[in-house]
Amino acid sequence: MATLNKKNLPAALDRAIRKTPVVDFHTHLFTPCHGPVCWWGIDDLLTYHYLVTEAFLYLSMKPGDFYGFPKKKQAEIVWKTLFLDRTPVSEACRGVLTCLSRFGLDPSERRLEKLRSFYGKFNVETFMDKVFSLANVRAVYMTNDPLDPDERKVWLRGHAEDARFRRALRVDNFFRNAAFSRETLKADGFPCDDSLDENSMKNVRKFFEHWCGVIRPEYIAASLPPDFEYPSLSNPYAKMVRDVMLPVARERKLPVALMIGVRRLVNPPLRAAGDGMGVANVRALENLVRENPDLLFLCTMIARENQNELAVASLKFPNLKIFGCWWFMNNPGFIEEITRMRLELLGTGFIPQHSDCRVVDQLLYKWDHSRTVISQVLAEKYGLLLDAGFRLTEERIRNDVELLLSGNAEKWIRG
Ligand code: HDL
Ligand code: ZN
Repeated sequence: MATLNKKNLPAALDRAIRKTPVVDFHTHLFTPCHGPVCWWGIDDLLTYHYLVTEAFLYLSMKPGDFYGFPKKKQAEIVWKTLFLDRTPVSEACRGVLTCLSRFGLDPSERRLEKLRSFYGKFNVETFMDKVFSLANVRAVYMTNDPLDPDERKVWLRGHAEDARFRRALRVDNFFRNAAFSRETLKADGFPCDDSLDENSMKNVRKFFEHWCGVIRPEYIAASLPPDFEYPSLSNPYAKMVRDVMLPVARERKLPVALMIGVRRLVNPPLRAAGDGMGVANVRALENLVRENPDLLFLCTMIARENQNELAVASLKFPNLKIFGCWWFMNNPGFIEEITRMRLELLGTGFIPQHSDCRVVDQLLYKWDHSRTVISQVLAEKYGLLLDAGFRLTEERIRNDVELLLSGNAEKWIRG
């Protein structure tokens, strides 16, 4: 295999990055048979909550009025506000342009109806096949939530398997829709109340154990607020982790994925677009990981201020791996900064990115944009190895890229 040099390294690395398929550790995508929760096409793309929240920088209407419109009308408002009246320079706007150009459409097209006619040629199955192939994504992990009214129906009626869509059980919605959660658990035969006393937590655990049998997840996940403390007798999320996630993970030999730092609904009328963030306490995570050396934890944090401490924690605990540039971190500037820091501290011992896609089209841009930045940072690091006289081959860098884009995730989730 040819030895690489500063001249041929960029092309070899770009080949490796583009040709290596991705296993996407965390998304909100669903199989076509999930029906209404399977989002695809230009109108779902334009009503992505990142774009809605950006449009409200300029809109004078109330969020409730916006959400009262049909989805097409919402998409037309976002289109005019962010793509016609202004330059679509934000990462979420640029993402839409990347999707258009990856489909061979004109990203400068101003006629939304013309774009809609392109998408109208597909059905969800053919569209999904095209996106997975263009994006070079082998599989995605869903966010499977037995407390989501729409998703529950799909699991209860049964649905076709699709090897591209892997399962992950999500538990924190229990706190977000408290009234619906209590009703649902009662209806499913696991009554619980707001006290979160021992009996309630036992039924919450039994509820999620039951749904593990239905969903058969490969890991169990929760997002946690920035004030998450562990151990704690009062913090409800600490109870959910201690009394539900850890026992279920232990019993079913599942990794535990924690996404820490989100502050839900800081502006409630914005709904999914209304969540904020905060700096979390990495020591709470260290306590949790230290106390459970037999379990594997995978963690991502929302705040830039947490990234270095989280990476160092991952160096100190073999059962803590870090993943992704989550949510407000998922922008080229932060991806570059975080990936460089992680490579310098952890080598290839981390999962550099997950997409968090909600609309299947987004696989095209989120992975296109991230592959570009990861490649740039790797080129910088490999260049320094060449400066030190290290012999680098295309096979070696292909192995590294395979670890980063799929191998680490597969090894840490599937063993
Ligand atoms: O809690 C989560 O899984 C977050 O990723 C939220 O779903 C958030 O709305 C999101 O899509 N972030 O990218
Ligand atoms: Zn998510």
